[in-house]
Amino acid sequence: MRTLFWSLGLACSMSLVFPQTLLETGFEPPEFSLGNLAGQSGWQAFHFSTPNTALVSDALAFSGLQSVRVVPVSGASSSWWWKPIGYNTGGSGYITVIWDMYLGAGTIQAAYGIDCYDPDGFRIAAMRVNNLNRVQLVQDNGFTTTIIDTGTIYPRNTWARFKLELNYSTGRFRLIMNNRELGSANLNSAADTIFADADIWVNNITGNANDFAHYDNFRVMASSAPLPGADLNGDGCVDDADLLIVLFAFGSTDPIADVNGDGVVDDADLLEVLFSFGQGC
Ligand SMILES: [Ca+2]
Ligand SMILES: [Ca+2]
Ligand SMILES: [Ca+2]
Repeated sequence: MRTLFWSLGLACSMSLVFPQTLLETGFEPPEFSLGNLAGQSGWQAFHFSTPNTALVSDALAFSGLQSVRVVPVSGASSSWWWKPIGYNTGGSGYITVIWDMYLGAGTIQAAYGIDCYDPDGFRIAAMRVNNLNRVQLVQDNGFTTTIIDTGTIYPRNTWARFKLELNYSTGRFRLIMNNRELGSANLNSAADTIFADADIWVNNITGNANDFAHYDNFRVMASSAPLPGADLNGDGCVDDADLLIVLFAFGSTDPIADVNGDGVVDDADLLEVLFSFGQGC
């Protein structure tokens, strides 16, 4: 298949992306064992007060056997889990955080998302799904936080693939859910050019949430150009693996394979993959 589209790939490689993988994990064995995420494979945790829990779990996974299950604890507020990255962007290019997220419904719900930090603890960019299922951008300027509501409701009890794309050249970031851009905001101008970490974040807003979240296929990529939208598996390269995702989902409504985000997987999505073939590879 790669040979079949080799010439097309060569033509498209004029716009080289040079993606570099800074972090990639599906939380699978043998690297990860069931139990606390913090302490495994360099992952750390910080809790604002009482710790919430993040466990490597086999209760639910987007792919493979395991994912990270975040469960709010009574009386807790915010918790963060991350693996240090420490990549210096030099103030240009892109950092893209990609992950699959499943939020279980509860009668009292927490907010879940991803927070990106610089080494001094300034939040560079962030997103969350709040307790009312609203998908929101979190924009910081110094220590001032602004919540920007995208108007999109995340349907609980489903997997969705999210991307946070930080553009250091323009000082803006975009939030993408299931291949559809939901909004954009400013990077924190007080943050420096080093991308320290992307954190799994829960805010147990009322202190008594009874829902849960799963995170799987967590990636952080650095690139000189935006990762192509047709890179469906999030490895930075549009190749036969992405083509197969569209082919196997053809005719369905699978949001992961719906490249143009119009709700159906059809020849339009196939063409987007073919025309992007070879980008980033
Ligand atoms: Ca997994
Ligand atoms: Ca790919
Ligand atoms: Ca489509």
